Order: sequence, then C-alpha cells, then structure tokens
Amino acid sequence: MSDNTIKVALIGNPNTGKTSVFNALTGLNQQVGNYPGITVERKQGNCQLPLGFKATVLDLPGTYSLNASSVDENVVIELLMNRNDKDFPDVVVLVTDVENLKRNLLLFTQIKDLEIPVILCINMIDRMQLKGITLDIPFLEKELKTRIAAVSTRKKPGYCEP
Ligand SMILES: Nc1nc2c(ncn2[C@@H]2O[C@H](COP(=O)(O)OP(=O)(O)O)[C@@H](O)[C@H]2O)c(=O)[nH]1
Ligand SMILES: [Mg+2]
Repeated sequence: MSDNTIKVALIGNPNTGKTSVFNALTGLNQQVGNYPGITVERKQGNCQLPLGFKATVLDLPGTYSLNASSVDENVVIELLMNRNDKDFPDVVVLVTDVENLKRNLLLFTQIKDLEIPVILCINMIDRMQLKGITLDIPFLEKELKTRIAAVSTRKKPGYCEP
C-alpha cells in the first residue's frame, strides 16, 4: 500500500459479475487497454474509500483455477505469482455468483494458499429467492476464514451487506 491507496484485484470464474462489480466500484473512473502482446482486455479504475483511503481496482479476465489452460488464466496467474508486479494486489476480491459458489471456492482456496489476502464477494443475491438458495454468511466467514460481501449489482441499494 502506498499513499493511502490499496491495490484491489477482482478475480473469479467467467460471468460471475466481475465487470459489473468493477463498474459499480469505479463508475466512469476507468482506463481500458490491453495486456502487452495479447488481445486480452485490461481494465483498471479508481475508487474512493472511507477515511481518506483510495483503491485502484483491476478487473481481471475470468478464470476457473490457477492451473494455466487459457490466455485469460495466464494473465491472472502471472500477476498472482509475481509479487514484484506493479499491479500485485494488496487484496483479492474473489467474485462469485451465488449459484456457483462451490465451483468458485476452488479458486478461492488456491489464492489463499498463495497467502494473498482475499475476501469473497458473493454476487447476484437477487437470484437467491428464485433459486431457493439460502446463505449462512457468519458460518461461511468462519469456515473460510474471510470476510464476505453478499451483493447484487443489478438491484443495488438495500442488497449490499456491510
Ligand atoms: N441477476 C443478476 N445478474 C447479474 C448481476 N451482476 C451481473 N449480472 C449479469 O451477469 C452477466 C455477467 O456479468 P459480467 O459483469 O460481465 O461478468 P464477468 O464475466 O465476471 O465480468 C451479465 O449478463 C450481467 O448482467 C447481479 O447482481 N444479478
Ligand atoms: Mg468481465
């Protein structure tokens, strides 16, 4: 962390809502480009936090695991394996959709094994009722030894638990 700015990386399986979370956090405060030499899109943005803190937020391509099997996954792996990378995150926000929580926990565990601080963002909680899903957040926080934000980027106010 430097200058009261923390580096946040959004990581998760494809279609869990990483870009939606990124847009909600950074608004129009975004720079979009490409990773050198490949066509994978690189999105970075800024976000004001309470108490004078700021965050730079990196929206990473979708990945199922840290076992490289695609160009997208390689981008994520190269970043997380290199603590000298200027974008190496102070904290990873693992974005999962509520329906595929179990599948996303593989990635969560792999990132935890690298001893990188990681919190869980369970997105799409607007779909819980329809799908008959219930969540015991305090239990999950205890089991996974992390903090959890259960959110919906689609139905914003009132769905975001602290
Ligand atoms: N129902 C619901 N759909 C969502 C939510 N957030 C994102 N989506 C949808 O999920 C799809 C994937 O979202 P996106 O942000 O592109 O996911 P990414 O691939 O992880 O970056 C899109 O169709 C979004 O509109 C949410 O909170 N609720
Ligand atoms: Mg995306």
